[in-house]
Amino acid sequence: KDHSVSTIVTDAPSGLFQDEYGLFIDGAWVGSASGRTIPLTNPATGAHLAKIQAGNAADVSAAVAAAKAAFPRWARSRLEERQEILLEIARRLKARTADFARMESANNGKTIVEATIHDLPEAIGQFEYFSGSVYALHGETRDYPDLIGLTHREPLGVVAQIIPWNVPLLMASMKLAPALAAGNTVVLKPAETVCLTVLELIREIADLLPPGVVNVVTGYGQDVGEALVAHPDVRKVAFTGSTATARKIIEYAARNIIPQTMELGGKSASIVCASADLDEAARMAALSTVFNKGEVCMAGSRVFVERSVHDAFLERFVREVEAVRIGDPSHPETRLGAMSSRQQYEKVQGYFDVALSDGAEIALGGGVAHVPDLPDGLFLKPTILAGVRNDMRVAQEEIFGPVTSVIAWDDEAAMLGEVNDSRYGLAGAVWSNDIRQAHRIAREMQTGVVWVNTYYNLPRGMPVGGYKQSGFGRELSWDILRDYTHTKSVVIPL
Ligand code: TXE
Repeated sequence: KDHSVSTIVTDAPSGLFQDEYGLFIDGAWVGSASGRTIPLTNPATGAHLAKIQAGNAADVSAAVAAAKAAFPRWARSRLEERQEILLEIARRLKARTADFARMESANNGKTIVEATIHDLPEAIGQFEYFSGSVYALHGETRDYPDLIGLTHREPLGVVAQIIPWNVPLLMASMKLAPALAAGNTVVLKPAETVCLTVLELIREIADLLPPGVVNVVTGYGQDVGEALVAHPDVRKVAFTGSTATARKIIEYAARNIIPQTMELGGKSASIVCASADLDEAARMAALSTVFNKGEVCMAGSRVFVERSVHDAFLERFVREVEAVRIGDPSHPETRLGAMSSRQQYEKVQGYFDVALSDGAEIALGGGVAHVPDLPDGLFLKPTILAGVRNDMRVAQEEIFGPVTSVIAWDDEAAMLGEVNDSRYGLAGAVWSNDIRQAHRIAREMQTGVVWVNTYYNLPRGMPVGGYKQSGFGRELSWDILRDYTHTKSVVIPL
């Protein structure tokens, strides 16, 4: 059965952004040392959007030097000043929500609806939330009979932040806001394929920040990453991306022994028990399959269903996903847009053959989606794989596309063994109306987030991060401030 498609082609938003962006170093836009540029495109139309600089080690040196020079003054800035800057960033983003949503959708391929109701409010929320945290960055006193102990919280210095292309504006916001609140200066490296909104954010807020406090070096990971992370003046690295790239970054970070925050891939499990509300579980499994085209580290890409309700669940799940409208991401009715890049589009397609040769069945989808009027768009059909075993590649490897595997289970303990038999441990869910079972399962899951009878539900301030190869550190909450500060103990005998 074919999905309904949106074919109304809205032109790439014009006048919202520039034809070409420089690197942002020491408060100024400058060309890259190499003189080379990288094109940004719209993955739904193939249209060219803008050019960015291909930065290299020389650019990194300039950016780190600027951040280092800006640090002493920023580290000692008044808390009110930092708070007001973060709040003003939030206000400016809010005032231009529609523009930023259009740009995020045009460069990433995500639907305008998701960009508007998810990415923008969440990005804005990061600046609002961490604006309050400036006052939480205080130390403590400890009293002893003959001495006083004090602890101070001090910023680290120049922080390197490397972010991916799936939710770029939100990633930039969740990295910048806590680092700046804590008094650090930053060199940010966005992804080379999708970073229009990151550069536009900087353009929007450049006048608020003292020169050098935030610097942006765009470019390819292999040209920028090592020079940045292994730079002797960089005091910390925060990275979101693939586990393979994380390994390299950890090696670079080892040279100067700098701390790391790592938010990596996932293979999250949704566990559906016989007592669950199957309609709701199916609805959320469908949402998780198509939300941001499945290019989400917390996607519930494995669904473990108790055998007695397996068929009833699968039927509902297929029905929900079948109803999803694919096509032009800028159309307000579209629910599944284009894959972010050709690399991602091809990687996901490769898994359809892997699934079949490993013995899984394609219950729905499993191919490219042809959207009339958008012949160059990178569209895939949302895909449900059934008859999957947890040891198959599709259940072990992060696909990062609109593909969900359904696995049947009989025994709770054996099922939990399989759920945890994953190199990843980022998130997961349990669907059960038996409160004891829900808590029992939540306690056993080796993941940083567990949802009970819900999915993708993250009230502001809940910490998110991984177990195992999903990384370490907890972002989106005040917990991360520890990772952006030193604790200094001062002891004073009386
Ligand atoms: O990731 P990379 P890729 C997963 C997802 C996806 C796969 C590959 O499964 O299909 O990774 O994506 C920069 N030194 N996730 O290849 O390479 C790069 O320029 C320093 C999950 O795009 O990790 C970009 O800015 N930096 C993930 C950033 O790393 C380097 C989101 C991420 O790209 C570098 C993204 C190097 N040597 C991908 N090489 C999530 N957790 O949400 C690359 N980079």
